[in-house]
Amino acid sequence: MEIGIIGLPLVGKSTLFNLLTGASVPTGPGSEPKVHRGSAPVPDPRLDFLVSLYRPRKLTPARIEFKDLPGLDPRHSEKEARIRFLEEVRNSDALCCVVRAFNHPELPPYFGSLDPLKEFRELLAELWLADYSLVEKRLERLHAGKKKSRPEQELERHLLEKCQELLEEEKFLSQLHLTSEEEAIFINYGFLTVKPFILAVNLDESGLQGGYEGREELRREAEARGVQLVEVAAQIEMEIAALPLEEQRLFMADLGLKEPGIARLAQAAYRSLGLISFFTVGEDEVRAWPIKAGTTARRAAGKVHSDIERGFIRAEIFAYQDLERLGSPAKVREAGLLRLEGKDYVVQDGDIVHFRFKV
Ligand SMILES: Nc1nc2c(ncn2[C@@H]2O[C@H](COP(=O)(O)OP(=O)(O)O)[C@@H](O)[C@H]2O)c(=O)[nH]1
Ligand SMILES: [Mg+2]
Repeated sequence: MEIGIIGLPLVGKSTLFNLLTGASVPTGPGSEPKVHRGSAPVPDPRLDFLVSLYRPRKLTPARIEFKDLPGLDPRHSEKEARIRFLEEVRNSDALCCVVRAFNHPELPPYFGSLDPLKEFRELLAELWLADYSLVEKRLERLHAGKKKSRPEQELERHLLEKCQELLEEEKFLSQLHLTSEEEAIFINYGFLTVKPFILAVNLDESGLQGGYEGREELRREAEARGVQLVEVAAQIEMEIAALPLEEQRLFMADLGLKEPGIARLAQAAYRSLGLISFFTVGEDEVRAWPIKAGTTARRAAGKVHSDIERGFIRAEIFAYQDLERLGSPAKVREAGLLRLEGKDYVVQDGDIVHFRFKV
């Protein structure tokens, strides 16, 4: 599962990628247009509580994979670069679109003046166009071979016409309602406007404090598209991250930041992939495990170790919330809130799990 970071050139994609993953890929004008991959920890305040309780030797947060993509330059990209870009987007499970709301003395904004909303629309238009062309091409092909059309082809044509209609209204294919039969065809196209989407607005200090031009419209547009919007200040957060821990807190308090924007971005990305966390706890390690919502206990056990999945007997489970409320595992047990669950139990976000298994 991979989240592609997309955006116009010089909006702070690589800076954000470095912040998220701890990498140090080149940033700024002239950095080579290359794809960079890396993984990022997903901060979770619940882990802090678990650490204070269990004092483990090791803490392992959940991680997600990011991919820093070369900027899409709608005015200058050659056809080849565009195709490569769209291929990378197609292979991403979710997209994080970065738009620029920061001033920079040496870097003029793409559209002359700062316009994050226009940047957002420009990117959406690229995705839209890719889907629209694909639908059109496929429909043409179906029509060309229309003479002896089989029922599957009829179904496909009907589906594509629905797609086309929706796209013509400038809507996204994520809004389609599909039957399971249609879904089975639809999924093979790899459409782009169905991908989970996060909008990261990269701010400067004045933006953090007083907002920025077009903020309300941008928020409205994001909401209308069902897109999570996260505001981050990449440059400032780079500077903060370089400080000793104690000073980091002071600096953030000065700016009125409760938690780093990057933490919220990682969390939003995690949610956009449909992931939830269960925890394993103990003196050795406190760990968050990412699973898709809907995963059963036996499958979840397989994340920890294939032996545990194979030899699964049962799972002893209590809820993080109960632990936080009652203060200790013993109290949770006393309150009768420790449960035994079988292999088909659907693991919930925040479940603290101990697997029983035989090898
Ligand atoms: N002032 C300011 N500069 C930034 C910010 N984010 C990135 N930059 C600068 O903008 C330039 C482009 O950043 P980069 O991450 O390479 O953008 P990319 O082309 O989208 O990957 C670099 O010189 C960064 O130092 C920010 O939030 N504020
Ligand atoms: Mg870059």
